[in-house]
Amino acid sequence: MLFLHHGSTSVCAIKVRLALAEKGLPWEGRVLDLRAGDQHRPEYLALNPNGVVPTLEHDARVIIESTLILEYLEDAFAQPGLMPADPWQRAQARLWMKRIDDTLHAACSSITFAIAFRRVMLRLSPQALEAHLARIPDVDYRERQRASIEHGLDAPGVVRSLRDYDRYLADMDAALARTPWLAADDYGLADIAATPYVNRAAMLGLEGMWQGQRPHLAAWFDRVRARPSFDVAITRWIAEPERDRFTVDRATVWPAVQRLLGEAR
Ligand SMILES: N[C@@H](CCC(=O)N[C@@H](CS)C(=O)NCC(=O)O)C(=O)O
Repeated sequence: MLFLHHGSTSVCAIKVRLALAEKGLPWEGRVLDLRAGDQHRPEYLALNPNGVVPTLEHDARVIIESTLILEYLEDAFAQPGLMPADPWQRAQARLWMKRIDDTLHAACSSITFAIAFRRVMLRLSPQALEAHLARIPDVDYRERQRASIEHGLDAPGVVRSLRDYDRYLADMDAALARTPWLAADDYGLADIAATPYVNRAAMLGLEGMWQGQRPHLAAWFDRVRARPSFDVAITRWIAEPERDRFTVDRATVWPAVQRLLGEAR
């Protein structure tokens, strides 16, 4: 049996839900409340010492790290295949995923906290906020969150995060001018891995990063959203608390981000 410990809107968990949906695999799972700190409970840390989602259990064997979970699902459940057959294209697919692990994911969390989650986190008392941050095992992740919560878009790391995001989207647009999907002619793990990050940018009011300027990326996102897996893995998981967390003042966010991106160039 496949059992997924996940989060309703967590980008890394969405990758795994997308792969499960695309492969048509039955699974069960448990949604962790990341704001309530479920990821820091001892019984969860025993499965995933990094205190993050997702964690997959397959017949009681544990796999952590979303990229590795995608690769595991591809190895364990070969059909339908989600990796290209050509070795060079396979390397490209892995590079898209590696770049997420190396930079895009960190950029995403710093921007998400600065634009959206900050508002909800600042409802906590200073003591409760500090206690929440103190439980995050990864010091870099903790300090990124802290800076974004305290300073919003003015946090020191945010400009760099926006630039990293923008570069990834620019490279996606260039690649999608050559092939219909990111690494090949067929939809695959690279597309799955990138989907929640493009969708997150849309949820944060940053569609201007592609609309009107990156037509191949815009068309790719339309095709991704039209796949049944998008509804199954993403839309259905958004309930009222998530809507509250992602309430964004779109009229001010995009102009502010445009200004910061302009300064970074
Ligand atoms: N490298 C990890 C990153 C996982 C990660 O950062 N997950 C976030 C949600 S997308 C999380 O669980 N955050 C916990 C928190 O905010 O304390 C992976 O790809 O699985």
